[in-house]
Amino acid sequence: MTETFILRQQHGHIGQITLNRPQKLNALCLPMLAELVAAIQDYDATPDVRAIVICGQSRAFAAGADVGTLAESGAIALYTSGFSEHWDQIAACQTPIIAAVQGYALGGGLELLMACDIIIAAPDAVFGLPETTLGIIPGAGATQRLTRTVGKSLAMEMVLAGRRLNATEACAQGLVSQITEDGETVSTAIAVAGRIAQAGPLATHMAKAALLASYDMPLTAGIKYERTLSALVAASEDRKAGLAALGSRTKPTFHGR
Ligand code: CO8
Repeated sequence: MTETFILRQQHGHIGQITLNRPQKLNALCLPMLAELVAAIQDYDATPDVRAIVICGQSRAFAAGADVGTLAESGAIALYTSGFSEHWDQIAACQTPIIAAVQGYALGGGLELLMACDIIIAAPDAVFGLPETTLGIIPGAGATQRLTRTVGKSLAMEMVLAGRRLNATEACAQGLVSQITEDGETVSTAIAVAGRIAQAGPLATHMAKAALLASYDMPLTAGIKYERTLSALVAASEDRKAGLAALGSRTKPTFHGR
């Protein structure tokens, strides 16, 4: 696929994707979403890539779904084009995704962030869900993921009353894991990705799966699931390599098996 709306760069074990429609504040149109999903799936299928970083530019991570696309598509066309399924496909990625947010992350842009695993923000990041002001509602996961992240009351205020969060508020509410100095957001995300890439890749995949299961499962079932994945990882060569390296005070080499 020719990539027009995204840029890709691989640094060692890290795959970086830059949303590249700055003149429209990275509004997510259908071809852009298709390119983004294809790139993520491609990185996810590449064993050498152990973490993915997604970023935008200084003015915006993404200012939402493309309102032109929404306006010109009827309900059936939106449904049959699988428009909102792109976010599910991103959330289904096994490789950890770190989002670096500068500027606006609105509507579908915030929903994209919430399909990622770690969100790192610049001091000027702005998070909001303006859908109801447009006479629509969030349709790519926000009503579910935001409530689980920031709680019912704040999620209601954001969705129903259009409240926007700045970086400090988003961090205090657990939406964001850290705020960087201005201009250091992408490099910080890459540094976090680098630390993930040093860990055992199989362990990383299983840990991500177990953590995400806490969204969906009752506690007892989730703990059982964690135990199953833990037993699976305990049978891996990576575990042997990790424990042996600890004993010999050397750096482990992991192969993801
Ligand atoms: N879609 C399309 N174009 C956009 C969008 C967008 N969401 N956001 C910004 N743009 C474009 C503007 O039209 C403008 O283009 P042009 O220069 O050609 O006129 C360019 O980006 C720059 O924008 P502004 O001039 O408006 O920049 P400002 O700094 O004045 O304002 C804002 C920045 C506040 C971010 C403003 O652009 C804005 O309010 N944008 C719309 C934000 C919005 O409402 N987002 C939610 C969209 S709805 C959504 O995401 C629903 C997801 C549901 C998915 C599932 C559906 C089935």
